[in-house]
Amino acid sequence: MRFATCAMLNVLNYMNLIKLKDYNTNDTIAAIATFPAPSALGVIKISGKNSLPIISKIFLPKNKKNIKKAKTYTIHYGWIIGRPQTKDHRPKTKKAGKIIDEVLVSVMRAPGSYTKEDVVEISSHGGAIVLNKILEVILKTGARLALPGEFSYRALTNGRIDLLQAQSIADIVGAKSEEGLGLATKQLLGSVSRKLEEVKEDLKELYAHTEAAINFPEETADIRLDKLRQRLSGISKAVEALLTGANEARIFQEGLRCVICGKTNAGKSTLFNCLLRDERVIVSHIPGTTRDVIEETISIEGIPLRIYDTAGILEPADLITEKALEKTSKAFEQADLILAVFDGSRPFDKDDKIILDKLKNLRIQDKSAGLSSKKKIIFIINKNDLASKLHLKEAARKLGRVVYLSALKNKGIKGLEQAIARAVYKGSITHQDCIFLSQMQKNALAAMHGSLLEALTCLNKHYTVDFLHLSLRQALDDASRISGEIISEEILESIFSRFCIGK
Ligand SMILES: Nc1nc2c(ncn2[C@@H]2O[C@H](COP(=O)(O)OP(=O)(O)OP(=O)(O)O)[C@@H](O)[C@H]2O)c(=O)[nH]1
Ligand SMILES: [Mg+2]
Repeated sequence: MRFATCAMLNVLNYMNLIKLKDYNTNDTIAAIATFPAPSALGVIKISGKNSLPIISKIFLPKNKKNIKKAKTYTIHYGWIIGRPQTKDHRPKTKKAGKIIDEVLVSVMRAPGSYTKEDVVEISSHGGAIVLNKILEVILKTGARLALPGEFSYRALTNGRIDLLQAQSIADIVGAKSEEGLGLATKQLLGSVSRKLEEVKEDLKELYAHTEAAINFPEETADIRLDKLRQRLSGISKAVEALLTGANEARIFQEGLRCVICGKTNAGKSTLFNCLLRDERVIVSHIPGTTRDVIEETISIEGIPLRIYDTAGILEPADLITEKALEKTSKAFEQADLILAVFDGSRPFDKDDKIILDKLKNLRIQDKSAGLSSKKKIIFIINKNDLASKLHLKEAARKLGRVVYLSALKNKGIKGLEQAIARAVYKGSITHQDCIFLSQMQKNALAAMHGSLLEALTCLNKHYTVDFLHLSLRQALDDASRISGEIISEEILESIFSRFCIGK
């Protein structure tokens, strides 16, 4: 029993360390406080002594006043810029600052705020892309990403709320997950958090086995390795499935990367403008009009789409076209979905063949959107307002769905939008499969998977049980970072309640 008590104390010390290390109250912290799905508005919170200096570097107020001197409980209208102000660079115009979004900034000075620190809240347009871009520039300017429940933790330590209030807030917003994401995550997860709980329960039991094996080797000598391996590999597979779900949700969080490609004059830019419902890029009958990759964000049936218009040039003729080709191939490689535009008014030619061969060789990676590769290419036969001269071979049809339209006349666009939505929802991915996790939670899940694989290696290579024990411990720590809870007595309880150690 003496050994077990020592192990218990070690675990407790370790837990305290995690707590102190993780919640450093000297840092200025920031997080997206609303759910980053397509929505009208989104809020990002910054708390800490550098909140005002940080916002002053990334915010261009319409009234041009210094926001650092703003009074408490005031709201300011202006723009968040992507190029923060530095010693050598002070953007005076929206253009010079590379504007990200038009926003309202609320200032709440210490101690009159939720955390009792200087707090700045940015109300921007909703949607993951805008919110993440703003958060990114805040983090670059000196804030740290807030940990789960960290705003509430500060409110608690600074005496703004008491423990009971903290607990009820935790229940409501789910201090288990990243600030703000909590509520939506909780709503959306349901079965996922249950799954994670199951995995954790299993893991705790295995951990208890190894704890027992270390402390009472004689009594546990008969633990069957093959059984242990089987259970561990089951747990690892379950975590892998959760990880896949989290990666699939990426398209709803970051946007589906949708690249328009095709030979020159096929009508790519015309289609791009059509989908945007705007004359965003230049269209002309001169081949090689587009020389750069242009990105815009749209939403189709609730799916955020990052849509790219590319150059149709296939052979580099000079430095510019060489660069254009390079950029196009890069966009091509990173695509989740490809809209391959063909000119239906001209017979199939060698350029069409080059494009088709490229598509055939394309290895669309699973890590991207989780769409099956068949679903990832949509063939667009454009210019169907003219007489049809193109016959797309059967081989091409096998690569993806075919949609006929006229970008010039804006006919058939709805059909294309439906095909895009179908590719997303009816591929291997559905809304239900998605697991909405913050980047931090995703990292923890990936780390957990890594620790489980390590544990399996320990078993397979017959390392001593201490190594296995350590890896399992690590996996449990990673798991508790996903749900945001700090490991408590539950692990110890599980050790002593499931086993009659030292009976
Ligand atoms: N009749 C007809 N013409 C179209 C259609 N779509 C595009 N065009 C015309 O085709 C020409 C080329 O269109 P773009 O959209 O610039 O073609 P692109 O594929 O972007 O060409 P590059 O940028 O040079 O690679 C323009 O004159 C367009 O007006 C269509 O649906 N029907
Ligand atoms: Mg073009």
